[in-house]
Amino acid sequence: MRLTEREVKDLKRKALRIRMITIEMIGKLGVGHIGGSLSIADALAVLYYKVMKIDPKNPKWEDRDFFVLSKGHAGPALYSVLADLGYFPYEWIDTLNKPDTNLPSHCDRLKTPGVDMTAGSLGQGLSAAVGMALAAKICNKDNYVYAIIGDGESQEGQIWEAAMFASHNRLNNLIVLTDYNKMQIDGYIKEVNNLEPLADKWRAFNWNVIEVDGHNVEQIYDAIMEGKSQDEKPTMIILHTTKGKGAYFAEGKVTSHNMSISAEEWQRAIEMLRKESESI
Ligand SMILES: Cc1ncc(C[n+]2csc(CCOP(=O)(O)OP(=O)(O)O)c2C)c(N)n1
Ligand SMILES: [Mg+2]
Repeated sequence: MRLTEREVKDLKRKALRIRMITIEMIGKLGVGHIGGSLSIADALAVLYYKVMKIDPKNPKWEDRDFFVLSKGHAGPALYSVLADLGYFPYEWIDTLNKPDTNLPSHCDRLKTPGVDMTAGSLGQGLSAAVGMALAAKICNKDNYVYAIIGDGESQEGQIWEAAMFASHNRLNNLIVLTDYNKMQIDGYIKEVNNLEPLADKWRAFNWNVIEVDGHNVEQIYDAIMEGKSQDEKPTMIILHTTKGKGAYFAEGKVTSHNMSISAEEWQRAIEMLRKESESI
């Protein structure tokens, strides 16, 4: 099934809304991981508003689909979705990374309703997602496990142990997306530790691999549907993205990884996105 024109427009607006909330949340705090949060907004929109079997009123529903944000520093993007869906009161976004908050800078499943896995130590989240998918198989459940990993994160050896184990166990209920924004904390991936040929690496680990424009909701949706039709293989969707996408002061900049933001910057950026949303 393809998305209708109306569904595409709705998802585009949702992705912009995720960006606006993320910018507001980090902007009010004054500093944060804005680059890697904004690059996954479109993927999160497709997953949470169209694909995943979830119930915001019952975050611990056993038969839900699970989501692991392995690049846990992008927590603000996930919190934006969860706040919008009503997993917790919207006002919580004003508490990002403050003392005693339920929204720490990195995801913590014991603190935030709707966060399925704690993450932040790069490389570990994918292993947890693989374990969840294997558990679902063992229990004869039909739910899916989704995860997003970073490209810098993919330099971690643990990613490739998890990759090998997932295909060995024929985890066709596991769909992982790589946020290939081509940048890591302090530089370009290709200069720090090149991942290419990335798609071939995942194919060699016996995964079903699809490459898409990570800011195109239709392409992301179609890729996930293809992943869900797999009989044996786990699926890797490589999202070609731009770090900081949608914030004029951050887009395409290595310095967007964890940057300070002025009130003028975040308010103007939100205004620009609001106009973009109205023109869809
Ligand atoms: C094991 C580990 N080492 C280092 C860090 C510090 N760190 C946080 S984000 C980051 C860069 C990750 O790059 P990437 O996965 O490309 O993230 P993105 O571009 O999506 O923000 C690093 C090195 C960490 N969180 N965990
Ligand atoms: Mg990156």
